[in-house]
Amino acid sequence: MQAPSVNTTVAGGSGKSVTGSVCPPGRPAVVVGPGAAGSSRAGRETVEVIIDGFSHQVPDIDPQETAEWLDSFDAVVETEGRPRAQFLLMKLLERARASQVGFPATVSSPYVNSIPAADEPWFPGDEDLERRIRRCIRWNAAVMVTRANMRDSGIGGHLSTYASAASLYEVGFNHFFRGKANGTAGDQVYFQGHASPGIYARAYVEGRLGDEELDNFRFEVGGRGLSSYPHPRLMPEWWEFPTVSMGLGPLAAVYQARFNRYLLNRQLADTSQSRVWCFTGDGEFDEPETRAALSLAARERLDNLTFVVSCNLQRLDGPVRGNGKIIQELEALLRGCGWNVIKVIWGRRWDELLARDIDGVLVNKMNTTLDGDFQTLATESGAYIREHFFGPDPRLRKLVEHLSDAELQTLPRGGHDYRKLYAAYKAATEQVGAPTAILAKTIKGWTLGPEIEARNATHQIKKMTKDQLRALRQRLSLQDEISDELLDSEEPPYYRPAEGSAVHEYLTARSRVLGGHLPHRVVRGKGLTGLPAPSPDAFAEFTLGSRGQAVSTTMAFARLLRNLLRDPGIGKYVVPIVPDEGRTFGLDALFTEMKIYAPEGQLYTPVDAGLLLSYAEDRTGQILEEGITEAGAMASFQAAGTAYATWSTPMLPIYLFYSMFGFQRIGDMIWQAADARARGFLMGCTAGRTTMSGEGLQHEDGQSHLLASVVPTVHAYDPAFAFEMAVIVERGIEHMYGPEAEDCIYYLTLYNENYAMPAFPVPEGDHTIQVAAVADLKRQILRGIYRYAGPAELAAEGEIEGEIEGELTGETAETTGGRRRLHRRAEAGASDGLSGEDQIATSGRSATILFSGPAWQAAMQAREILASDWGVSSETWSVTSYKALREDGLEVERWNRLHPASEPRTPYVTRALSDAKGPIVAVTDFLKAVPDQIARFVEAPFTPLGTDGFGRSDTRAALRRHFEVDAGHIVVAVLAELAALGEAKPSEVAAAIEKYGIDTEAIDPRLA
Ligand SMILES: Cc1ncc(C[n+]2csc(CCOP(=O)(O)OP(=O)(O)O)c2C)c(N)n1
Ligand SMILES: [Mg+2]
Repeated sequence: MQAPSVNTTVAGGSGKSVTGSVCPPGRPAVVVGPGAAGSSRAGRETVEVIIDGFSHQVPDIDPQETAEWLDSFDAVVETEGRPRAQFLLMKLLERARASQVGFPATVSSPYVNSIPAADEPWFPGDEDLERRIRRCIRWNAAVMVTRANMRDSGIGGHLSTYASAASLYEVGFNHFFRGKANGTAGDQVYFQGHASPGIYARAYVEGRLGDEELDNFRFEVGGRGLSSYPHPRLMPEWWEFPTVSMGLGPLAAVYQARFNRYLLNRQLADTSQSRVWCFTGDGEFDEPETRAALSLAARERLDNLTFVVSCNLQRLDGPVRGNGKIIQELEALLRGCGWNVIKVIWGRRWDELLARDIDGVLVNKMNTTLDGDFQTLATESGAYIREHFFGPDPRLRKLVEHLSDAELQTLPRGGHDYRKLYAAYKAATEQVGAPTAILAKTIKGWTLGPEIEARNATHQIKKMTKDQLRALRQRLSLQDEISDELLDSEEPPYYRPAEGSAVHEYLTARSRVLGGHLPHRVVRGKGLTGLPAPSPDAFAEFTLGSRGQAVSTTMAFARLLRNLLRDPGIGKYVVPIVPDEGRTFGLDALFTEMKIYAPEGQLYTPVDAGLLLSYAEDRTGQILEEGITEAGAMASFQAAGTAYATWSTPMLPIYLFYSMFGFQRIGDMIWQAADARARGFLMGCTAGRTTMSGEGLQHEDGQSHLLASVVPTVHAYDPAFAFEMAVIVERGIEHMYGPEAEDCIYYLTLYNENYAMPAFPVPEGDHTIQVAAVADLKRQILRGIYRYAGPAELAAEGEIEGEIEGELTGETAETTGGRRRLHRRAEAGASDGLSGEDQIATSGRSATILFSGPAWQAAMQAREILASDWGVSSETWSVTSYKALREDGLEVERWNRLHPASEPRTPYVTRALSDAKGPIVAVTDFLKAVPDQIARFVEAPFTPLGTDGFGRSDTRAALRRHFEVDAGHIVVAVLAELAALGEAKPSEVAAAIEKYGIDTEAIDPRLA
């Protein structure tokens, strides 16, 4: 075994010493007192970080000398002040480094427990009984997974994650996790997804689950199964927080703790008694999402948050840091971010060895042994350990000469020492001013036997053999409870201590003290009754349109958001969330009015303080201005969108983001939010592939509607007009919080292109007719399609605005200038030589154009041109949601398939378009696949025009020409469809191509 030649300064995977400054960037990680850097404001709490355990665990060989040093130090602090003392310390550190005296940098401490044995608190539980409980749970977890895989060898499940972390969970369950009895909210626990077998097994021992339920682990389709991992969508009365996509649990947990503070500071819910516990693996820390919010947690002093990291040194394939030390690396990372870190590395039997480690050789050996070697040591005999760990150094060998090989082999790791863990959890819950991470060293697959424990394949082992189970029974001392006969029966048995037994009584008593069992998800109180509906006034102005003023749907929404925030009922429950794009979306006025949430308030004078609309942060601020983190913003969305359950406090998150950085960037988190049964609005602003014009390839979103189509609870809309948007938002709120509330998310795309917003079309007629028509049109908007403009009248003499021709040719209005007369169809026909008998019957030619979002302009231009130039009467329809139309179509299709004897039903879109005339051309600023979603459900020939291909920067007109979605291309597409039907001549299509300057040999934009 090779040990790197470093000493106690091991801080990261490389084994190199850390030579950082005393105060690393960001929040200082060492004890900070008044007057020290970063804490000059009066009234701030001190961040106490435990790092000094080491010095209490090794013997002091000259206490008098130590006392003299400490006295001199105290005297400096007393007489010359803290800054001087700090300076001297830094000088000493410098000198120490120069003299090659290893000293831990402030972000890392030696590889020993942070809490010295002498400081461990009294353990209030019954250790023997709790060990017994753990053994029962361990057994049932292993048997549950094994039985499932005996029934179906491919069903999967995990044995070793829970086996390594059982003690970590049990300390929490027996002593810390508060339940939800008497209407309280309890603690919020994020379990490692792969540890779920142990969580079910505990519920079995408690009596919350029975044999049948355990046997349905991973057999969910019948509806009575236990989900593989924590999925509130599948087990809504059980799991609260979906975790298994690595990294998302830890990220969500940070923002959950943060949102709890938001609710408290805004006095919407008393969250002060709840703690967020997040269990993760050491491998899971590789995920950027796990690390993403660590500094936020420290910056916002989330001492209501505890991470428990099961450091079994392994992930799925092998060691996490074979060549390094993951615990040291994580310690440095977390301390560097400002966390309180408590390492629980060694079990209590090491205390005695450390106390005799006068030369520091044991600590040095601990510091310099690589994780890959620790993993091997976990699988080896006592003799091997004596030889390879203690052996090379005679002083070390001597230290353990009184221990037998068997004793050496079973020297436990801290993560399996219940009392050490209890001490760490207690310290974590008492920590003030910083979040705590407990780094507990464990063995993967602990207790499962030599073929499974610490083996590289351990994560993938799904089944235990009879012999392995027999050995496990022995290890867990369950021979009296589980007979040979039962063990030898076809399926290994579960074991539950009887009601009235000591184990059962103890569990019941503990859960009573802690306020009920976890996990448990419940919706109650205000969470059930929902939110007050906003006043209709909030939406009224949008029915009038913009009265000729050119505005964008984003601007209209910003106004609607302001109306909602001002609403006396719903207003305070609205949570606007932005990842540093508030100004882009025109929300900066809200900063002043609603203020940005900042737990410390605004400690500085904002640069724009003199302006009417200045940047305003406040402890009770309503806006979550997250900074540049879409992932963080989405985690906030989830915390806010599930508060109706977690806090019985319905909240309405409205998350506005750059649409390209939504579904594409954090799609997994949207999926997670849907699993968590979150409710709220996702607003994809600056949407579209041609509408963003100058921003180019990475910014132009042409796909989010396709990506949104895959999330079952997302209702995705692409409104063209402010009134459509208002109708959708009003319904969305009702859908989430009205009388028939559903756990759903609304996704709306908003654009930054300005145009005059039309008014809500209200037909002529008496009041009753109008009311009915308005209701009907609203229904159609919500179902996904309505007729916007009826058949165009043919060929009235007239002129068309110059801008239109500009669009047609890719030129801008400025370059074409003025008004121009467009060629009439007759002229075009003549120039095309279509005369006399050559002409096919062109009378009565019709077409239907579908548009969404800003594509409505090109659609309307095409409608006019088709009428005036080509004798084609077309109508335009606004498609607000292809997703909704497709889902309805699929539903009907399925119903028909399964009910062959019944009268077949017709999809809504089929019915809606049944009297639309002629072929259909659908134009969108998204991929062709978006409109293609309904192609199967319409009877007419269907051509989608969309923006497939990489985006690029140019003017809107040029981009629309490039992507072939401008009016000229729509006209050509309609004529081509008519030609295919025999209603137009190919030469007409060719004439149109030429007339509108379309380059037939241009590269397909999908490939460009
Ligand atoms: C995003 C993502 N990538 C990959 C996986 C597959 N996966 C499941 S568990 C696991 C290893 C977990 O290791 P660790 O976090 O150390 O947990 P342990 O089981 O060791 O406690 C991996 C890679 C996943 N669930 N999610
Ligand atoms: Mg691991």
